[in-house]
Amino acid sequence: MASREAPSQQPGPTPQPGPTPPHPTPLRPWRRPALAGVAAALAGLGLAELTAGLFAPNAGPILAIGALIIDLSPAWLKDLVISLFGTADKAVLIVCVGLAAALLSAVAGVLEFRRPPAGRVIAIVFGSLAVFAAVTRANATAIDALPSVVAMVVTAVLITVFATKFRVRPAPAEADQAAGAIDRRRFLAWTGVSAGVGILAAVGGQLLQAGARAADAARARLTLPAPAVPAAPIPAGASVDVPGLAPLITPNDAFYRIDTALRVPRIDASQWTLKVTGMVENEIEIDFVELLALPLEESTTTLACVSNEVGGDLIGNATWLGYPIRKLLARARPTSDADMVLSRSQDGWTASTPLDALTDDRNAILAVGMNGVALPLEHGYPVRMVVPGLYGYVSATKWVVELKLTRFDREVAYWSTRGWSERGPIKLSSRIDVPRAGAPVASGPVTVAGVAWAQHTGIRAVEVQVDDGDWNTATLADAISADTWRQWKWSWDAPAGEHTLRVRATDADGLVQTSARRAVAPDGATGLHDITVRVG
Ligand SMILES: Nc1nc2c(c(=O)[nH]1)N[C@H]1C(S)=C(S)[C@@H](COP(=O)(O)O)O[C@H]1N2
Ligand SMILES: [Mo]
Repeated sequence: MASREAPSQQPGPTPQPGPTPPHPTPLRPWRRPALAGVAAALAGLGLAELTAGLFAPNAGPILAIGALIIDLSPAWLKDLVISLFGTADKAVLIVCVGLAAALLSAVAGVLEFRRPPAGRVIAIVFGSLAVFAAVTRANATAIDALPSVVAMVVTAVLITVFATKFRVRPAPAEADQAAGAIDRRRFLAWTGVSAGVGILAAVGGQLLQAGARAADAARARLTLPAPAVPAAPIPAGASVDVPGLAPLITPNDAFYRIDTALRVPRIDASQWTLKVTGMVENEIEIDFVELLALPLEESTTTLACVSNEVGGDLIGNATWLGYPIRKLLARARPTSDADMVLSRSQDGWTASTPLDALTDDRNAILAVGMNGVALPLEHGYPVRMVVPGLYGYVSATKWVVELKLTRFDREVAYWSTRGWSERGPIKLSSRIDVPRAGAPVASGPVTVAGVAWAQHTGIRAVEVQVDDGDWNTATLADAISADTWRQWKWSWDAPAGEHTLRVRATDADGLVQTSARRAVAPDGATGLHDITVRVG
């Protein structure tokens, strides 16, 4: 490399020939800055791929930008690319995005050396574009922004560091030539290490993402067995059909998600097993093939989170397919002094479920299916628990791998060591969905509608109050079962002005929903949902 460098291009005194090392300043003054830019981007993009592999598979910046380009391309361009490259079209696109990134980072390097902060600005602008591309993809979550943020920050910081450290100063006098050579060695060391770290990180990230993609693909290929006991058909009258009301069955991609997993566990179902251990006469271990071969039952159950505020949306209703936990426990034969099942997920999270709730006749299941498909990865693939009537934090263990029979006075589950109650029956509650809070409403007849739930007890009545008036009885949709939420509606002759609408439910045992406001901690919020509407 040194042999291609000549001193004559630089202004200033011409070095004298002699035994000193060749002059360190480059023949092509853009070469070192361009290299610095590429090295910075390699480190940034490589670490981004590693971040993607760890936390957000398929959300790497190169792939995200590629996907954005596909979305924005006109049909004729897509057709042209496919006719030219066939099934290699995606690979060609990724290579093109990679080459463009290399070119752009070289330009950014040159600009950062010459006109700082222009290089940084380029890194930030394109980094932001990648963030945008990553978070606007279908089903993206906030964590999908992380790889692109890493790429942006690392690239911008390194480009700045390289430019400040290694900017070519006025040509050194002869006496400084040795210093210049050291400078060049340091430059090569810094950029070489950055590029090397970037390449290693990229390889690691790709390996991790390949594992995640394999789990995705295996899930997509899985066909669930037909239920031995299908869910009771959903009565036609179970929906009140009011626009804006939450759908009776929550689609999987709209189902709330709550867990502590920074990285969704991606379990190879063929390696999955569930152990039933602890206070049992007969320890059991079951694998996925054995589980699917058992007579599976379908049931519709509304899941709710203890952190759901009054009127909140951390609640969803799905038809689940699974095997009754009571049947598995019957095979394991719990000892008579066991009163709790501590379920554990693959990533070490735990829930404490009263043994009674798993052995009585409710549909407590080891679920493998959700609304007709294999469990989505983020909802617990391949197997999770669903227990009607209990908040998720004490029952709904996703990615479950162990059921340990024990006692409440011996073991404490994840959230119960963090200030939440050790038992969490779902509280009677109700919500107004229509009209939307704060939405303008025309005076005259207005349909007010929402949902009410008292899992495993059932809803008997729902009433609506306007301002501080009398309670009006709402019309209830038919129930699917006591374990699911129930839709309701009420017809209001709305007078002009600002009004407060309030709802309360009564459960099948006659318990009326309390108006006493309590926070979500330690065992679920209480109080009545109200909304203010402006009638014009
Ligand atoms: N492994 C695991 N399972 C878990 C959790 C968790 O953090 N880790 N959170 C629980 C909580 S608090 C709730 S409310 C439900 C939410 O289930 P969902 O994300 O499928 O809606 O999962 C439960 N199962
Ligand atoms: Mo929860």
